[in-house]
Amino acid sequence: MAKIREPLAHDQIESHNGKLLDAVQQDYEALGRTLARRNIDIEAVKHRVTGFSVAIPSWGLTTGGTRFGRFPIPGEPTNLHERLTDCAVVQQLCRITPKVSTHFPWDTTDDYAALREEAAALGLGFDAVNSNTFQDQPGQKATYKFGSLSSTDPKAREQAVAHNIDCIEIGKKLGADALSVWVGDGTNFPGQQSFRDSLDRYMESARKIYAALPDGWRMLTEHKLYEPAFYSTVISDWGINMTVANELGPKAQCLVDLGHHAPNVNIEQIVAMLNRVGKLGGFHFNDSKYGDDDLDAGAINPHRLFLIFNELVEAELGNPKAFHPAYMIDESHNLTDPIESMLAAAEAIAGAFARALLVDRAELKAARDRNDVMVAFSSLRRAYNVDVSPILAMARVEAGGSAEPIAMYRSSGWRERKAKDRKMAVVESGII
Ligand SMILES: [Mn+2]
Repeated sequence: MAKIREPLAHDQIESHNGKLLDAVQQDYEALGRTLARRNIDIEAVKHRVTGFSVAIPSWGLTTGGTRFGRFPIPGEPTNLHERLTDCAVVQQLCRITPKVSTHFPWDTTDDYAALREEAAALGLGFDAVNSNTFQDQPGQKATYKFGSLSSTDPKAREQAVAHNIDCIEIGKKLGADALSVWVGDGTNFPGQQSFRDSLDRYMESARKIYAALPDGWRMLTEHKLYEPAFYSTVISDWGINMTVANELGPKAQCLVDLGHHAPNVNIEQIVAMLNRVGKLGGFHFNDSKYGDDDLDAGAINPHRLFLIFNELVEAELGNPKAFHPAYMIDESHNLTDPIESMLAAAEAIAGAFARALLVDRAELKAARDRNDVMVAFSSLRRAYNVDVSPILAMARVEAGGSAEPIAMYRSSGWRERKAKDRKMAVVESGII
């Protein structure tokens, strides 16, 4: 295999790590002793963290925005190649984001074989491809104003189906094996559409996409409570999403975006239930305080992220062979450097996973069986309270990454250098 072209100087990372290694080692050993008293092998936990992987979305490397505005930063990527390079920076530092999730038409290029090679040279591969039928593209024949896969206009439905099948074809060239489908279809007024007929039309379209899936591929459908539609959304929640996946067939599974639920919904229970019926397809990680779906994973409610991973670890233990959820970070960064937010999110996600691995499953099960509520609760809380950062740091360093990714990134001067050789992003209206 050809040598990987790393965007940051490897020596710089090594020397930055060099100053921190003693402290990392000492913290790791101290935590190892604490965990050993609980019969937990820290090396085994670190091994699982090293094998963990969460994809980053190509569109998440530029500053996002809200409906009200967007504030680009100097040096942010303005084309696919620059976005890919920034993905490689994230991967080089944190070592758990080796795959990029693409979005079409935003990532359209004329040579996907070359794009795949370009990514491989940066040490990256491709994860699920994402279709886009929530906005009209220049020159397209039918409008999605009143819906795409569920539109009352057969031409809009046909066009949306064809676009999704195009995405599958692109994904095949990129080495992806899943298509993620989110539609903004829905209504703003009571009476605007029949709930039932809308879902029937969606299903008719979705079956045509499903029929085009190659062997070994999955179709991941994503529910969202509201926005852009504000009265009703065709695939609004996990119940409808599960119905869709059940009706489509075994290659269809549900995608859970953490920001796509009503506030305070018990997402960890949804995870357990979707897993029970074999329909847990994957995750879009982010966080949310009110009704958004764009804040950094774990920024608002790290405990919920832990509880979700607790269910994921249980799900995997229950049926390891059938457990292969697609994980992706799905955030929009309005205020921070997107690379820093991706690094922070990767750390929060891997940290929630590591904590979930620390739960004493035997103790938990026994406590549940005898209705010992406090012990059951405490077995989760004890794991959540552990500061797992030494495990994450050690895993990164051993994999060639950085002991302190954000500090290292800042000292590398990457963004300042890119501000000189990349053109400034055009200020435009925000994306959601
Ligand atoms: Mn999403």
